[in-house]
Amino acid sequence: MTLDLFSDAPDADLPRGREAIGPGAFVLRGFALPFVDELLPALNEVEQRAAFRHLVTPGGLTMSVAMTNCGRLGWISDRRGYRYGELDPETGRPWPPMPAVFEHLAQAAAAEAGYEGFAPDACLVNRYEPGTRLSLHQDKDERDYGAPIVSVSLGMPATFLFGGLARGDKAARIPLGHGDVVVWGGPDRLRYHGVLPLADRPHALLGSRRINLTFRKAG
Ligand code: MD3
Ligand code: FE
Repeated sequence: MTLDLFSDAPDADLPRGREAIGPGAFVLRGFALPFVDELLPALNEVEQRAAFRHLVTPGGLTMSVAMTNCGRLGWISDRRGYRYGELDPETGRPWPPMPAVFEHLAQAAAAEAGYEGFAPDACLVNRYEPGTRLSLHQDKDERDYGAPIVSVSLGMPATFLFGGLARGDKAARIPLGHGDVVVWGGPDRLRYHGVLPLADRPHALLGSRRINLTFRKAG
């Protein structure tokens, strides 16, 4: 079953393995499932080289989400601000390379949503545990808002909040489960979004964790 209330979408005549949640945003249910057996060892490799850490916001609050990165650029936050950089500040080394399976999945998902030729240079990896949340924010630190963002959910289910262009706009609640992929671009690229505090519903492969990969063209 597919819901497409946005028939002016650039790709409205393409095949339907997806739900439109905005004019430029699509949920691809289970799209990552065929990649999972390769994704998990690759993720393990990334976290061996660049450990998950809890970043501090410019306001001095420690984020409840634990983060790491792979790809040429990584997103970080500290007392000086939010930015992308080529080096992991914990180790002084470049971020781990983006595993080929990550890149293939991101590109295939973007194409399925009508964004051909997506070439991410950054993958932010978020780790959630029971109680972890991500408050409403916009992703504004990338250079080019013309590229979409591809998000891959693994492990425990979460409720995603999808708001509008102003912080106070009413947010839709979208359940995301293991293997779901969401692609956001065009007029939806700067919408406020967040994740409600996670319940403890352990997952067969990942236990009491949720991993979210977000692929971006940051530089
Ligand atoms: C909607 N991560 O890392 S991914 C983030 O589940 C982030 O970890 C969430 O928000 C997570 O910045 C949600 C989905 C996402 C990413 C970028 C977006 C949704 C978006 C940009 C515009 C609109
Ligand atoms: Fe975000």
